[in-house]
Amino acid sequence: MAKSNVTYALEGGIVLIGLDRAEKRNAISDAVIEELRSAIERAGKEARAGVIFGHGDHFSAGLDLAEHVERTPFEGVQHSRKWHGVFDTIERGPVPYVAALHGAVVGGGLELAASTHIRVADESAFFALPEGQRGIFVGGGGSVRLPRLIGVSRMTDMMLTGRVYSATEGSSYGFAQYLVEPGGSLAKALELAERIAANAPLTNFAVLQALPMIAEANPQTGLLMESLMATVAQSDKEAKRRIRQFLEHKTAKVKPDKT
Ligand code: 1HE
Repeated sequence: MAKSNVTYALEGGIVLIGLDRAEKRNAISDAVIEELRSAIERAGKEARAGVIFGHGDHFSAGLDLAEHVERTPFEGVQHSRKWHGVFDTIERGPVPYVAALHGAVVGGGLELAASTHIRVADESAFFALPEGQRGIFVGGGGSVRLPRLIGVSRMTDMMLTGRVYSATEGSSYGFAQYLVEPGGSLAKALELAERIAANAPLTNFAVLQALPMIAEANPQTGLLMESLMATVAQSDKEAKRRIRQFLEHKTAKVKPDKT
């Protein structure tokens, strides 16, 4: 039986999805994308939060270039649309995902990371879009998602000049929301996923489904959508239970994070 390219582990409602093709630096082949699709679909039915990470020394070297050499233009567009489907399910599906990043986070690997909701980079991570050097273009949603994170001008620079951002610089520019010591991204991502899984499900739904649409709507439509979403959320009995717990001093106060 062929070795699988994606590992799947569910514990306490948290799914750990690992790219497992370290010998090819977790390059994303057709088999990887299919296995990732199955993992994400399965997680949608059973997980409350998830972590996506890479086995070995790198998160992902991006598109499997060996498979890409002979694609016709039509196969190319179908391939790109397949990636869009899987990454959209990550971004717009029911499960909040944290990406744990280390080593190469490049090309399609960076596009995958950008489709998750929170990115944790360790200091070994580096970010690049070598598509420019390979004579191709991003095809996994990068031109839509990356400008939202880092701006069009930074992405333009990366693609035109092959600029590589270190973890430190990259995190300050919005590639990742958390920067941790080498080897620490998976543990931190898991800690965050556990916090997310403890939220009221309706709050997580609102953040994943309503927030991105509101942020991109015209302001008046956005404000109305916000009021409607807020009303639905606060009328849920879980919200009432949590607010009552606070008023009765039975739950933690807001305090600054240690890190
Ligand atoms: C690969 C790939 C790959 C490694 N496709 N096989 N992505 C890139 O242009 C990045 C290309 N990769 C690299 O620059 C380097 O491999 C790394 C910096 C990620 C890692 O370096 P290193 O020294 O640890 O590994 P290596 O020796 O370069 O690679 C080990 C093996 O992985 C080697 O195969 P081997 O059979 O000779 O052992 C490499 O050929 C193989 N390998 N990366 C195929 N990407 C939807 S559009 C998205 C468009 C893109 O993502 S374009 C960006 C593609």
